[in-house]
Amino acid sequence: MKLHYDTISAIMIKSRAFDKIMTITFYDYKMAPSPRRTRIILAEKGVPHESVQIDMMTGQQFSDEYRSVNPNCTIPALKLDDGSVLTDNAGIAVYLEETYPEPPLMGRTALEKADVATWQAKIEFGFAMPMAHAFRNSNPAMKNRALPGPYDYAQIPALGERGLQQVDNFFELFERHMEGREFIVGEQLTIADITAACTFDFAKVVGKRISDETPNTKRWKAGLKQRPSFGA
Ligand SMILES: N[C@@H](CCC(=O)N[C@@H](CS)C(=O)NCC(=O)O)C(=O)O
Repeated sequence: MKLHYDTISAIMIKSRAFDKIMTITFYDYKMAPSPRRTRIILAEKGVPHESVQIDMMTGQQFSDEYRSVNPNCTIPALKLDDGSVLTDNAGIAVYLEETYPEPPLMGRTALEKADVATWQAKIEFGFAMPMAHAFRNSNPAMKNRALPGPYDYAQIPALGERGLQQVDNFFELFERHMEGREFIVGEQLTIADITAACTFDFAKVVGKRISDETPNTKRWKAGLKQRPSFGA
């Protein structure tokens, strides 16, 4: 199965970090929440790149061609032309923050950086992962695909139900935190906002939606929606 390269965005760029011509290839899938996080970071920082869609609907993440890029068979992945491949949002965010420092998305001061890392952990473990459990352990289309990656795992319905409870609890915790705040940490957008917003959008697939019952969350989310990167 041949992967499709977006020729329009195939741009050679000069890397600020290594002062040489560098092409960044972003393996993306427009419908999935995890690559969306990378897509927003790339857009916020204005990082030139070429993107390749990996169609999860047809199982392209398991193709030999994509496995040779990312043996974990997950999306996103970022390939640098020195051969390095970054296969997780955590590493991708660090790399892009170092090579494209403006605007900072991981905090400015020591305390902000610590708060961003803390919120990232809260969101990953208290929201994104439970959300993945809720979806993957309940949806018939995910039969034997309860976890992403190269191995098949059977669904555990009880884990799906627990995931839903955790998602409900996160909605409450987050609503309290966002009282009087425009962003999760400090006065600027950070990767914590990006991770949370992508997960809130994804939560619609299990029927969990931001509503008038969570006005602080609704206001925060409406603010983010104004940014072109969030529609990218
Ligand atoms: N830890 C990874 C998670 C990536 C991940 O789980 N991606 C999903 C799409 S949202 C995936 O590749 N799923 C492949 C599958 O379900 O087979 C990251 O955040 O970068």
